[in-house]
Amino acid sequence: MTTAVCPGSFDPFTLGHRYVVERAAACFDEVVITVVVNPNKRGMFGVDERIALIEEDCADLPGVRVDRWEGLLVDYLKQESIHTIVKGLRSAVDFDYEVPMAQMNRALADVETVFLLTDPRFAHVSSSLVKEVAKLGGDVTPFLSPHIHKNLTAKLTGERS
Ligand code: COD
Repeated sequence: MTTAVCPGSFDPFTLGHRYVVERAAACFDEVVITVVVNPNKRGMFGVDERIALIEEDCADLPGVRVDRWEGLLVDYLKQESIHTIVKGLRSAVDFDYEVPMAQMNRALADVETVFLLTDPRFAHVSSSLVKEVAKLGGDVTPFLSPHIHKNLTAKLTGERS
C-alpha cells in the first residue's frame, strides 16, 4: 500500500489545501493530513479544532485521514513507516521555500518529497491571507469550504464581541 503525508499548519484548511489532498489521493492508496503543531505559534484555531474541521471537510475522500504531530516531521514519517511527503506548489516562491526542506528531509531520513501543482483558482490562496482578508471584511467564500467559512466567521465575531 502506498501512503503519503500532507503536512501543514492548516490554520485554517483552505480549498487550496483540499485541492492538493484530492490530487494526492488520486496518486496514493492512503493520504494522511498531518497537522504539525508549533508550540511557539498560537494559531487562530486550536489543533483539535483544525483536526475536526479537516475531518469534516475531507469525509468524502476515501483513503484520507487526519493526524497530528509535534516535532521533526521526519520523525513522524519514521514512526509511521511512511516514506513520502506531498507538498502543494502555488508558485516559484513556494518552490524556493520548499526545496531546502525537501533536501533536508531526504538527508535526515531518506524521505521523498513529491510536489503537486495547485489549481490556478487557488494559486493566491494561503491561510494567512484568507484570515487577513476575512478580518478586514473581505469575501473569502471562494477559498474555504462552507463549514470552515462558518467557523472562521464565528471566530472573528467572537474576537470582536
Ligand atoms: N494551493 C496548494 N498548496 C497550498 C496552498 C494552496 N492554495 N496553500 C498552502 N499550500 C501548501 C503549502 O505549500 C504547504 O506545502 C502545505 O500546503 C501546508 O501549508 P500551510 O501554510 O498550512 O503549512 P506550513 O507551510 O506552515 O507548514 C510547514 C510545515 C509545518 C509542514 C513545516 O514547517 C514542517 O515540516 N515543520 C515540522 C518541523 C520540521 O520538521 N522542521 C524541519 C523541516 S526540514
